[in-house]
Amino acid sequence: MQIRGAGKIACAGASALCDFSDRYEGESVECFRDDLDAAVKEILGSRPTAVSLWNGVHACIRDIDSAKGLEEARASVSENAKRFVEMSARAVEAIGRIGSKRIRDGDTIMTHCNSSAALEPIKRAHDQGKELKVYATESRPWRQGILTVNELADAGIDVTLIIDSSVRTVMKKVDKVFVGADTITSNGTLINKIGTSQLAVCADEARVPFHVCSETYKFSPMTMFGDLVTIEERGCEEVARREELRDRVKIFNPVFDSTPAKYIDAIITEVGVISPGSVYDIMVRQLGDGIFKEME
Ligand code: RI2
Repeated sequence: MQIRGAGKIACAGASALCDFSDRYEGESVECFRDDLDAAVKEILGSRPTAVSLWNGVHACIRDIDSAKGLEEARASVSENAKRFVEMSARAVEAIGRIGSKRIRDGDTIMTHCNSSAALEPIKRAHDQGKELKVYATESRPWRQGILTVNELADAGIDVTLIIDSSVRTVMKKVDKVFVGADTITSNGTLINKIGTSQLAVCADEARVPFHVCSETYKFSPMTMFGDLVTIEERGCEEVARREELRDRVKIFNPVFDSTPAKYIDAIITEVGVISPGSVYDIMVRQLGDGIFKEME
């Protein structure tokens, strides 16, 4: 939880593998493969929901089996990791450029949690001279909304912090919703910070367009083959102090929720603005036919 945002988490995973390879002191490629495997499992176990971490880590290790010796294996992990981190930064930049065109002068925008991809179009639109207002949810229990409001305030944007339960009330003042993504499934369902689906349902009710800003490496290949997304649950101490509660009280603290495709007007990616129905085709195009053999 020191690193917030599915994209940054993926880059941190890739950078950790880059460090691991650069500092590896073992003597054979076989040992390297085994130790790398253990490192990969540890990294992936840290946050189970965001597929960006899985995709980032697998981008780093994809050439490991064909490497001829230890040095080639180490270099491939290190270079792939650096490529992934650079690609991730370029993707957010492109999402900002593309997404800013969906924002008009005078728009009021609502966002949730803290998403680099969702904030980039807003900051870009502001830089283009568009006058904007932003409502950002607090995003209990970790209150990542505080990061968002400070980031937007530092950029000179008119921003207001709201509590999560005021979303439906405030939606009446809003023209557009921009949120990020932790994972997008093959049928276009969005998995994002708990409370995102509340924004989506309220936006639908108020006829406010709902935009998801997502790098395509947040699309989940596993979901093409029927896998369900694991929703991380975190400890009760994040929600309330034990001494505040009677012994019989239980706490349920899911970190993410699921927003069906029917509530999503557009997904803004680095390859353009797409509908949730296009996610499957984009994954097939990017991963190639080999993915079907790999997943069998
Ligand atoms: P970027 C965050 O969750 C939020 O759910 C946010 O919408 C999403 O990651 C994407 O953020 P967490 O993974 O990658 O920090 O756009 O728990 O920064």
